[in-house]
Amino acid sequence: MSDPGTEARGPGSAPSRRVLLGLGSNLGDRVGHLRGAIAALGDEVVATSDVFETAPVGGPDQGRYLNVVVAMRTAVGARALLARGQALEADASRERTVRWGPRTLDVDILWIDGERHAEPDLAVPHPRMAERAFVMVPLADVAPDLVPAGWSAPGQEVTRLGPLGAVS
Ligand code: A4P
Ligand code: MG
Repeated sequence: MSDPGTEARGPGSAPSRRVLLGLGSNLGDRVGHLRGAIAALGDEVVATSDVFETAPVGGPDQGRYLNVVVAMRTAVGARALLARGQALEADASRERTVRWGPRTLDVDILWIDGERHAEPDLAVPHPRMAERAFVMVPLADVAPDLVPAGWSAPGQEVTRLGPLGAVS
């Protein structure tokens, strides 16, 4: 069986383009889950935002999240990226119990340059990103062109902790 995370790159294959992923964790070893996922994404990662500790948005009572946004350059297709994100979530032993509930790892495709998808299981740009400080603030670190000038979300608590390598 072929790995959904890799695709042939011969002549005529899709060119690489910029992809932004949002990663969040609010259960267990939060930093470890983020580090493990980014390491597994490999050398297509071109930039990682600082780590932000964020108040949970939506869902039941739950702990604070750590959030980062990762910029990649990749030729991997959107569906294969979704599968790759879900495999990373599975690797982090995520159990889907409650929508918007606590999770060891959540991987969302936020943006793919030049692509739009509007299916229930694949919506890109991510339909809720523009109202969420836990997405837009780290996004500004790695893709400021995607954050409208003057963007703010009053009342949403987001604290910059620093680079992933320096956060314990
Ligand atoms: N799906 C559709 N589009 C996408 C996409 N662009 N990227 C589908 C990834 N998945 C996408 O996701 C549910 C379905 O969304 C999947 O089947 C996938 O095919 P899920 O990860 O199983 O469930 P979820 O994450 O609980 O739901 P959802 O709707 O994705 O929630 P969000 O919008 O991801 O929000 N608060 C803070 N502070 N920080 C957070 O990171 N995250 C959430 C989750 C809520 N509150 C948070 C945070
Ligand atoms: Mg999700």
